[in-house]
Amino acid sequence: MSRPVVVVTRRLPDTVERELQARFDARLNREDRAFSESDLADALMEADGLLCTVTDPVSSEVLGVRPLRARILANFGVGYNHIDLKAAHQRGLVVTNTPGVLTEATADLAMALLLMVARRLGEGEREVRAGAWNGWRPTHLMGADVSGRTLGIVGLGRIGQAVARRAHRGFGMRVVSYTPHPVDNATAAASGITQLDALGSLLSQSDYVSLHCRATPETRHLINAAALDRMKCSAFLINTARGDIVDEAALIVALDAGRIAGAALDVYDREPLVPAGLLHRQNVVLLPHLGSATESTRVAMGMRAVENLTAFFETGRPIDIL
Ligand code: 8YV
Repeated sequence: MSRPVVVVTRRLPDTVERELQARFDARLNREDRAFSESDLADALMEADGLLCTVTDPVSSEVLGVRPLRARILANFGVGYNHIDLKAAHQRGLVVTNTPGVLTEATADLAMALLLMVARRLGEGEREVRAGAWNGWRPTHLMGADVSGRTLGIVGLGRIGQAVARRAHRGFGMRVVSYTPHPVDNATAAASGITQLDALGSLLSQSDYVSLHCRATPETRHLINAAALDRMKCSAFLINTARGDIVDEAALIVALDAGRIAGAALDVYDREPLVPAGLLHRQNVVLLPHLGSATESTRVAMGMRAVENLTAFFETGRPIDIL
């Protein structure tokens, strides 16, 4: 029997690519060139399944191809806002993601961003590398405290809870959260979280606001000018979720006006475009979407996508069906 054809849209860790080749007629992307909409449309017509990721705009137009051969989109990543899920379902496609395996790595990165922006670590590093450090002095690069401060977590899924645990147990932070889907109190208490019923009260009492909600039409620009206005002037915004949750233009205005103290971002609205109004700012930390970028996490994400494909082709029932 011929093996299912699987188009893999990006380079993946070697172990994952080897497994894909062992199980499927895998069409790998050795050059690691990002797929355009027309590449994706071609793939949907040529393959039984696509192993795609955040750089693939799987829009309703792309999904409108005829004749459609593919039956599954196995996304590499937990977030799937680049896929028009409704259009995919309408075309009879099964869509899967890779939850769980990247929780700890992403939570670690959120804490790294929090520490970087609070303690001005990017600024310090740039100064040393530029040969501009002229010695220790009591008033040099004084930052903000982390221990004992309040962290507001927006969205309380696996990653939000993992960040809360780190902040509360490791740094003695007070942790509050807001989510339209509250978790039970015992679960919240286990991570040291006090759940609030309004985003506004989270914004006004937090020293750090960290975003962990999904990107949906409802959360697009959730952090807009009005939300930024509710934050303390001394507070910092951290985003490891998705760029479009923050209105980047409003963020730049708020930073210019000193309405918040700084921001630390791993994700952007139109990646890899980073707004020019952020690039020159010292009180902003900018990372290139590294949330899950550890070797073992990226292997685990790939293997999870491979398992989803395998289960789908063998039983019709993948593990992480959306
Ligand atoms: C991924 C992420 O590396 O899984 C996610 O949703 O944001 C990252 O950790 C990347 O987006 C691939 O999907």
